[in-house]
Amino acid sequence: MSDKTGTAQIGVVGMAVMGSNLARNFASKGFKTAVFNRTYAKTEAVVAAHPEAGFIASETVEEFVDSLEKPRRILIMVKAGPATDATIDSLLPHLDQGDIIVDGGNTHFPDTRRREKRIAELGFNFIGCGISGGETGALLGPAMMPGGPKDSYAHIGPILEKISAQYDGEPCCTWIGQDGAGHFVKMIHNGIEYADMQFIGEAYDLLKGAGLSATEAADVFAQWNTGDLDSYLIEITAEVLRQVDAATGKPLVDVVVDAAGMKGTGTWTVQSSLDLGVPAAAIAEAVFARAASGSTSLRAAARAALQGPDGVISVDDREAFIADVRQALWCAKVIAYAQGLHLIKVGAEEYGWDIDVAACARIWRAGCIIRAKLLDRISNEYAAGNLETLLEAPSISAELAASNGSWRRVVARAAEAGVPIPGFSSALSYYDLVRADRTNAALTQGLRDFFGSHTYRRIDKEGTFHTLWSGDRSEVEAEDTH
Ligand code: NBP
Repeated sequence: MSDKTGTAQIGVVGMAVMGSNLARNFASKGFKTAVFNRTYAKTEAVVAAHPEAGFIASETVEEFVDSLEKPRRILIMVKAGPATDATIDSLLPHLDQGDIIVDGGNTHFPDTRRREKRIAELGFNFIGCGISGGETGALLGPAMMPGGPKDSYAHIGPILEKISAQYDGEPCCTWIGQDGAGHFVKMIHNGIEYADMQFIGEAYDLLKGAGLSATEAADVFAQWNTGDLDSYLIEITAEVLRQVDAATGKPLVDVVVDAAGMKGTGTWTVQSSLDLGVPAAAIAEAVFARAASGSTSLRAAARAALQGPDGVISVDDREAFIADVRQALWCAKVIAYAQGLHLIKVGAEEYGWDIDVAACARIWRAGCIIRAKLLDRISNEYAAGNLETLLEAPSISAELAASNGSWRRVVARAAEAGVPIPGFSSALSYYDLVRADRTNAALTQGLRDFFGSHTYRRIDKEGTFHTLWSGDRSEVEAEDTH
């Protein structure tokens, strides 16, 4: 037995950006922290760079596991996918019943469900924990979305809550639900993040179309950040727009290639919305806009072939236009939250998770990339009533109504000027679609019945019907073949 046996309260596997910063965070909160990385040189470098953390470093998995107090708490921060399975497999032979493994990577929730089931059958505990906040959040306090067996949360939760971001003295970490619930909620957080960023980009395009320079637009975003659009992403938008490229003297935003990257969580969110039949088109538009941005040959071919207005918006009253864009941005943002939170609600029903939607909004108020003043209001609205959709919350619906004119003017002006705003316009269409008394789905049903005898239901009587389109066009009762 070495002198470090059983001394560490928490162990972190994976000493890349996230793991090393989370390990430092644990240590700074007074937890004795053991660290391990597949490639030992990385562990040595982290330990050497941060002597103040007093890390217990191990070269082998056996040593690392041995250095932890029981029941062990191990946070895995490695590349999501096969690396996570490989890490779990390397740990399992050395664990004791009741030990807890937490996967803090950006794991797709079906993988977490699979792993949780397997690991529970072996007598260990597995928690899939979504973590948001990037490098700085990991070090200073991220938003954490842990899901898994509730009784093991009692053992690991207080430690996670201690290192998470705090908002008004409340931790931005809470038990989300069983098995993959935490990673599901993190996935949707990222989907909302995609939408948020797309809307900001559209707002910038509109301001640019109205003649604002990057610096002027930066001032507008900085101003917006003092009101109810106050959020991390709006704040850093002002910073990015203000940045001047040292090599050319131009705004940095003008020399960056306009092809946005993505790592998959936005795509997963959209796939989930399709699987669950939940309309989340504003989020989907954000993912498609990134895909379009990177479709170089498509864009080149279309640019050469297609004519249209040049994106210039002539405005008589610049301040009024900026105010309209601001309102449109707020409305679109609310729609993205409404779609994402609805997806969480339906996902929870489908997968049997006991998710508190108000708590999800609450733990996103600090630490994470989508942190925003609006989330305080959203969490309060969900806590106050059992909402089917955020849009029915009285304060939200009232403000959307008050902003309707601005939102519609902006969408119309953009369409006239040829400024692409798939997010703003999709969000507005969602608003009009879900509030409509009747939708065009009635005609769709008629068409489906015409070409495929798919039947339809009537508004005035029970049953399923089919029109004899190829016959005398009389209506007959039919078996439901939806
Ligand atoms: P990376 O995603 O870059 O992964 C690097 C780590 O994975 C290294 O420790 C590496 O060990 C380890 N690893 C690999 Br690669 N293959 C392995 C294997 N087969 N067995 C064991 N270890 C293996 O690190 P990161 O950027 O710190 O992110 C860690 C996790 O956190 C990821 O799931 C990421 O999606 C998630 N996340 C990242 C952020 C962010 O802002 N970066 C935010 C939130 C969540 P090695 O040194 O031996 O190669």
